[in-house]
Amino acid sequence: MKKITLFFAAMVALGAAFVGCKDSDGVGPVTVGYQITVKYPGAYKDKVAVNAEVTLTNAVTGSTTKVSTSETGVANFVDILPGTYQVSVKKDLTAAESVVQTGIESEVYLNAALINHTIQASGATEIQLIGSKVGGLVFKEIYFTGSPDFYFYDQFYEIYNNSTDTLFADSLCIGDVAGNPWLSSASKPSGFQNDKDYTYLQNVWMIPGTGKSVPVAPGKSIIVAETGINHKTDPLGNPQSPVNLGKGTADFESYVATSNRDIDNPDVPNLVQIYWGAGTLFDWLTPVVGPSMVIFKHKAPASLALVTEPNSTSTKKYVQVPVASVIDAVDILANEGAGAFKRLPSALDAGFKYCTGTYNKESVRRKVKTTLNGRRVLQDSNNSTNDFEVIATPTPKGW
Ligand SMILES: [Ca+2]
Ligand SMILES: [Ca+2]
Repeated sequence: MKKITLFFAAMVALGAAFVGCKDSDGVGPVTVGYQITVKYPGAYKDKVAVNAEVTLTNAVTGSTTKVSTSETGVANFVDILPGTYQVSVKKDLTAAESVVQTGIESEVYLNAALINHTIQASGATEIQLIGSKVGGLVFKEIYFTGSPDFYFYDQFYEIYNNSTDTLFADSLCIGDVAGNPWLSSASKPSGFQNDKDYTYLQNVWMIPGTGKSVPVAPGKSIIVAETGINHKTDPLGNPQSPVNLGKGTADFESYVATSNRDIDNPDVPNLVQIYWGAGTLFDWLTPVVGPSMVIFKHKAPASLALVTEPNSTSTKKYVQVPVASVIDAVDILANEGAGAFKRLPSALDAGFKYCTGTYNKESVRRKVKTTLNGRRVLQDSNNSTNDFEVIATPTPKGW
């Protein structure tokens, strides 16, 4: 009988050794080991986060244990009481560290949590960090010059997700800024030019959606077309046009229903017309000599103030958009010497871009700053002079 008891006790001790270990006095509670691997968000350069702080808080006792992750992203907890825990993870990146991971220079604060996580035996789990958004929606390409001979229905605007998270383009508004891009020596700069708090749009269109209808993955884009057809082959198009903006390329098109002359491709959804200031034009033509373009979000864009241009006798009205609502903006003017005609506040675009002529198929496209795991990060220094390049042939959704 005594032998059996000893044997049983030995087995219990052996079993405890497999599960974990006892307190130093040998009679304390059994503890376990637990490893937590901390992963970066999917679009980051590295898979796992080094030196992330992982905290376990016991749901009963409230006691906490903190461990930092190793070079392989693992927080190794060696002496944990079985039980229920709140797991929290924190990882801050400096701007310099963020450039390496996201391609964008911006401080990042990442977190993750597991609520009421049960740890009964030695084991491991993974946790993925989420956190502050880095980057956002930006203009990738603007094709405005048109094609020979004097064909302008093939204009398009490509909007790119330059961030590390899926973004939603629902309710995103797009418009062209009031004022001349310098058409002649008699032209005057926009009367709105010195307003630093607002930008003034001649037309405003909105992408339809209910909040999560138009997801744009990191490194992907959507195209807003003036007219969403294959301009190269459509009988109503232009054989000299360089672009196919039909279904599969254009995501949305502007359709001016009141004109009775615009083409409505049923396969390409229409933008919502928020404000139409182009009068008798029968399609959304922006200046082929250079349009300045804005994307913005506002809770009630149709309620934004409509104002006339200062120091002008024109009764034409423009939509007053707060600079704070603007997501991205690009100033495009007629030529190198047109700087005095800048239409956007420098806080939105410190420079401007221009093409070498009109109806010559040229396009302006944002430069690629770096590529991380196949995702292109576009250059966004708020200065289109440096951030954009002129290309001879447009590349809608080329990459
Ligand atoms: Ca149209
Ligand atoms: Ca349509």
